[in-house]
Amino acid sequence: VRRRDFAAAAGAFLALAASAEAHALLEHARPAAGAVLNTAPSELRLSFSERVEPALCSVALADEAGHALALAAPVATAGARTLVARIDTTLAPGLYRVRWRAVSVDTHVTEGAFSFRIAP
Ligand SMILES: [Cu+2]
Repeated sequence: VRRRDFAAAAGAFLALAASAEAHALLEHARPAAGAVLNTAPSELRLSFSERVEPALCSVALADEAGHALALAAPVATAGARTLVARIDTTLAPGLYRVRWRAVSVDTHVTEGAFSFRIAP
């Protein structure tokens, strides 16, 4: 009986782990994390492992000094797995930091940040 209880508990744990994997994780981005670009990007494109709810997601861009830069509200594409945020200004050479917060269709929240550089 004790062994069976353990198996049931292990099964419940595995089910929990599987649902945790349904969070929207950032799979790739353009510009990519750590990229050094020769031309300023006109948009940020974040691709996730799960479908996201664009109205509940946020993407922010800041320069090296931490000043926020104007971005359009992110829109979803690619079967709602990709968020695209248009950059409303021409970015000068320098280091930029992207912060994102995504809400997947299962309502789980994930967030992260990465940087890219525009070469002089
Ligand atoms: Cu989830």
